[in-house]
Amino acid sequence: MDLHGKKVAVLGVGKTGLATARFLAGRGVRIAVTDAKPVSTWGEAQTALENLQAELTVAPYGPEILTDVDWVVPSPGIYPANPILVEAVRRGIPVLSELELASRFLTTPIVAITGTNGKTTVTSLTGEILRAAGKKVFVGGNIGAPLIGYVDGPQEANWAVVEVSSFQLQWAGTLHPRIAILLNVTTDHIDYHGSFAAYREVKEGLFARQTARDLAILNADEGASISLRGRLSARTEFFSSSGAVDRGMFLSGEKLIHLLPAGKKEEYPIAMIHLPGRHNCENVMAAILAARACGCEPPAIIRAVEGFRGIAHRIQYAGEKNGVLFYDDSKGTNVGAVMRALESFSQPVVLLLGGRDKEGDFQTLAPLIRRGVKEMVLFGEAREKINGLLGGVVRTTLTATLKKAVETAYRSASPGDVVLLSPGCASFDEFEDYKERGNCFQEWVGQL
Ligand code: UMA
Repeated sequence: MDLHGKKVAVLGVGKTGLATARFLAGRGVRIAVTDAKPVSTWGEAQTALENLQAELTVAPYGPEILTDVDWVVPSPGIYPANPILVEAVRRGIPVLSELELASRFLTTPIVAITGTNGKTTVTSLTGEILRAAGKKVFVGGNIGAPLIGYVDGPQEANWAVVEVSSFQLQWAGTLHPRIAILLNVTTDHIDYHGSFAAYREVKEGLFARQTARDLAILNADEGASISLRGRLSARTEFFSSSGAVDRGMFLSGEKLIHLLPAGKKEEYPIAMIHLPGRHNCENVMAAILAARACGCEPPAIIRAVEGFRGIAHRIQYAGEKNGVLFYDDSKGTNVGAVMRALESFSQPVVLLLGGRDKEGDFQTLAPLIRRGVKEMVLFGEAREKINGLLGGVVRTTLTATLKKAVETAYRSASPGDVVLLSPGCASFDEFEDYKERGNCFQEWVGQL
């Protein structure tokens, strides 16, 4: 892909937009940049853009930006239905995600991790294992550092371990990972993709260009993987927490068993895992399968898994007050994540659910709530909707804010109970993002 002398429209000036503009500036590209926010609020992004050695124009936030451009690179948070993107497609101007652009210049083999839940845990654990095995690794993508920033540098890692969101896959037509993992697919981001089928199709696209030299790692317990199985060109390995597999790794009693060629096998004790829940066993198995394929040996794997204490705001222990345990799962922004969090506890749970609805299928939570939840406290914009769907299942209270919800939950809980924030919704009605929501939760728990 020859970029020199071309003109590219960069939509959005967040992390992705800035890293993309930096990369393009270094390759003699003329850049037109825009954002839904007025320029006066761009702050440091504006200074960073002004300091680039490039022909750069700030365009209005509309189809005008498309004049004379060769490609459009939207930030992942920009919906495909955005009028600028719709117009670009109508005019036949290629739209590439940052991930797609980066992958065209990437010389490091890539481990790409996608799925509705667990991506961040698996990405970060895979990175830890590779490091423990002495490999140089870049860890990035949706987890934080855009891949294009790595591609812009000397590319010295042995492996790029990349968390891939459906937003980044939306405009990624040639991405070809050496190793690709699909953890699970449950309802999420329907507002963005338009339907569950479209969301799933985008995720499955990660495997479309893999060949027999590549590895696909799939969850044997998931419908999505089963439907993919017959359509893959890549070698496949499966992981399962519910029974034996014919290729890959499975949970058996207190061990994880990895089947190797020629009837050999390796065993790992589950006592090495310090993360709650069966879903985390699955996450660990996925990371081990990827790490083994990258050439890591079991001692380094065990060392890294033993030292791994999880991700902030992902079923994170947040303190204890008079025998009541608090857990912060603010990153649980969809119904599938709430299910996994509920399955992680055997104690009675007071569940905090709410925020901004993402068209979640809340009714599917009813059986788990009936089984393990003693009370629900619904908060934020989605509280009335969720109450309409689940309010009759257990005792339910509604509060406007999360702070009130924390106080209400604590009053209802008894010693030995778990108060779990697993909102199943986005945070944007009340907070900047899920991190701020989780930090506030932890602070308010501390103040009880
Ligand atoms: N913007 C517009 N128009 C829009 C939407 C956004 O102009 O319609 C502008 C915003 O005003 C803002 C900029 O675009 O200035 C932000 O772009 P962005 O929302 O795409 O965010 P980035 O800062 O580029 O961060 C993105 C990912 N964000 C999203 O996918 C929403 C980050 O994932 C990721 O860490 C980062 O790239 C680096 O790869 C966050 C996320 O929430 C964690 N991801 C979703 C999730 O995990 O569920 C997919």
